[in-house]
Amino acid sequence: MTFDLRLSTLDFARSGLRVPTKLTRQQHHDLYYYLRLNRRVDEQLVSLFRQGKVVGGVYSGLGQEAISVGTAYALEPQDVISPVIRNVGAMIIRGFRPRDLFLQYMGRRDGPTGGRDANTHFGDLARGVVAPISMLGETVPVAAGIALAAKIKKEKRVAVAYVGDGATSTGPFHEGVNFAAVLKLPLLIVGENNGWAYSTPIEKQMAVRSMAERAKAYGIRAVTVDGNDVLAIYTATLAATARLRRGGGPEMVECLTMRMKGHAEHDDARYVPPKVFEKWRKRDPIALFEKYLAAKKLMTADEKAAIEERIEREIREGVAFAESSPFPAPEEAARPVWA
Ligand SMILES: Cc1ncc(C[n+]2csc(CCOP(=O)(O)OP(=O)(O)O)c2C)c(N)n1
Ligand SMILES: [Mg+2]
Repeated sequence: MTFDLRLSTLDFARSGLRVPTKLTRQQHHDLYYYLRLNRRVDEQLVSLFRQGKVVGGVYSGLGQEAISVGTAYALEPQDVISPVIRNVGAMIIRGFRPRDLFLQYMGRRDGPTGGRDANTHFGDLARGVVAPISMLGETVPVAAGIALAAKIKKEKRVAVAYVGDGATSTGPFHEGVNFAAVLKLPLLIVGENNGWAYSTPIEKQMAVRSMAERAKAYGIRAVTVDGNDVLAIYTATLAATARLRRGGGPEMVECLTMRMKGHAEHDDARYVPPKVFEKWRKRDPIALFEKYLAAKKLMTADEKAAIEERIEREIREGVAFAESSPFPAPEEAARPVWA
C-alpha cells in the first residue's frame, strides 16, 4: 500500500479550502504573509547553504507551511509550543524574525544561541517557544509537563507538541500521550504526517492507518485534516484548543501533507516515487490559499504585491544583518554552556 492510497481512503475533512471561518480580511492577509514568509525563509536558507554559508544542514519544511502557520496562528499569547525542525513558520508567528533564522543557521554571534548551536535549535520561553528537541517524540512529554504545570496553576494555557509520523514510533511519544490522557492535560499534539521519516515510508512505520488512530488508542480525541489547507488546520486547532481551555483532555490534530524535499539539503529524496511529488505539487498549500483568496475576492493584486515587497525587504535586511554579524570569539564558546 502506498502513502497516496492511504490519503484517498482516509476519512478526513477534505475541506478544499471551503471551511467557513470568521477570519477578517486582515487575518486572511496575515495567514498569507506568514505562509509566504515561511517559504521565502526556507528558500533563502537553501541559497545560503549552497553558497557554503550555513554551518550544518538545512531542513526544509517545503510544502508543509500550512501546518506551522495554521496551528500557531490559532493560539493565544500565553500558550507554549514545542516545535520540531520543520516548524519555522510557527516560530516566526511566535515572534522570531527571519534574521534570527539566518544568524542561527550561519552560526553568527548575534544569533539566538550566539553561534553555539545550529539550525532551529533555539527557543525563548518568553515567546512560548521550547527550543526544538532532536530526540524524536520528546516534544510530547515535554509539552505534557508544561500542560501539567498549567493545570496545577489553573492557567488557561495550552501546550502544543509537534510530532512527525516517524516520531510517533518512539517510546516517549507513547508514554507522553498516555500520561497526558490519564491526567486530562491541556495538550494539543499536532501530527505532521508527511508520509516519510527520512527514507522510511509510512506503511513501514505503522500498521494502523494513521497517526490519529495511534492517538485514539490512548482514549483521546483525534482528527485528521488536509495538511495543505491552512484554513482547515486553523479551524481544527481553534476548535481543539477551545475544548482544551475548558478542561477537556489532550487532543491530536493530524495533518496529511508531503515533505516536498529530502530530509535535508544533502538528501535528494530519490526513494520517493516521482508521481508522488507530481501529485502533491498540484496541491501546494500556498497556491491553494492564493486561489481561495482570489476566488473570494479577499486579496487584490496590489495587496498581494505589498505583502511580497514587505517579505522581500525583511529577507534582504535579515541576510545583510546576518552576513555582517561576526562569528563568536573562541573564548566565548563555552560560556553559557551547561556542561
Ligand atoms: C529517537 C531518534 N531516533 C532517530 C533520530 C534520527 N532522525 C532524525 S529526523 C528522523 C526522521 C523523522 O521523521 P518524522 O518524525 O516523520 O519527521 P519529518 O522529518 O518527516 O518531519 C530521524 C529518524 C532522532 N533524531 N531521534
Ligand atoms: Mg515524516
